[in-house]
Amino acid sequence: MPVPAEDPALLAAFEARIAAGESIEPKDWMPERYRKQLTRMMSQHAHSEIVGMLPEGNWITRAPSLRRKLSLIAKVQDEAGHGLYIYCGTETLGVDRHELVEQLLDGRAKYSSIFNYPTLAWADMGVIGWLVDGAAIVNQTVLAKASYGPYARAMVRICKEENFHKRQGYEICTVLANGTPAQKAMLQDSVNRFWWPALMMFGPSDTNSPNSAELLRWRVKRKTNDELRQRFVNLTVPQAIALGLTIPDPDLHFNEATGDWEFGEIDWSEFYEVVKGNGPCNQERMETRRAAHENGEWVRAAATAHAEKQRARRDTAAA
Ligand code: BYC
Repeated sequence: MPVPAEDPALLAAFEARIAAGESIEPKDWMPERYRKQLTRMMSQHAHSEIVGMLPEGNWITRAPSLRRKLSLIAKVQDEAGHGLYIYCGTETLGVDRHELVEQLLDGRAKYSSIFNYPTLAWADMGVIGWLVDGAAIVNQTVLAKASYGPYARAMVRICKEENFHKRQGYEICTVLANGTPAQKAMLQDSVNRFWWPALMMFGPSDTNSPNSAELLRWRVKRKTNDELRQRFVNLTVPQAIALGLTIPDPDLHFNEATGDWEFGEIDWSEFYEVVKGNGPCNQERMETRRAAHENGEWVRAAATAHAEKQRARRDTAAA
């Protein structure tokens, strides 16, 4: 994507700061294109956290024990926190979060493809924590070194919580993997359904990723989509082997020379269909979000009225 005309001296100084590894902060000068790319990426990330509550929220009432229910509630609540935290980060770029939420609700903004798949069994709660949060950690640990300060700092905190999420997921998988034949089968079925969508979370292959070159140049991204996907596979295959699970990929094999677990071709037509809105749950997810937004109108009105009252009190006290 060409960089729009900017003051060349300002642009050169900005790029020198990036090259020197400096952090760009909200009041610093930045090219409009950098602001736009960050707004796009961060708002999509925030939307993903919010929509990401739905597949797991679906199982809170059906968690098999009080302990499982508590940790699932805590995890889902954390995702809400991550969403709000990243919306705050996005606001430092000069956009209003209400505008961003509107973009999500009217279908202009994207969110991660992974949340358009259904959660059909309890094992999915384990597998989402293990694979989906595991993939998110691989992606976000690198984003914690992104050039934009507020985003990088948000990622540091979020990754700490994602680690808890991954551990609670993997622990659920461990229990099921050592359980009855029916529990093992439920776990394997879940891995069969979530493995490929988890690989798709990293985005299109590098040759088909229109945003990567610019984001890498400005050090928002520090690794390519394919590099991160490979890192995830390398970390995860040994964990699957430890659980006695089969990865649903007949082409998966270890390359002694490179030290990589090489995997088969991703079904990109499925990926693009889901991103276009034609995945198994896209429609349901958006209907649920729109209903939640409408039903939450009174909360927003009450919070606004409270804030105005507080402000009026402060103004009176200061007068
Ligand atoms: N799903 O040029 P590319 C979580 C879009 S939440 C949907 O490679 P980029 C969690 C992409 O937006 C995890 N769309 O893009 C929460 C672009 O379209 P536009 C969410 C995708 O930005 C609850 C087009 O495809 N994490 O952890 O360079 C429970 C071309 O792609 C996807 C983040 O959001 C996808 N998977 O790279 C549990 C991390 N992939 O916008 C867990 C932050 C690509 O040009 N985001 N697209 O119309 C990123 O790291 C990057 O934005 C991506 C994509 C790697 C996702």
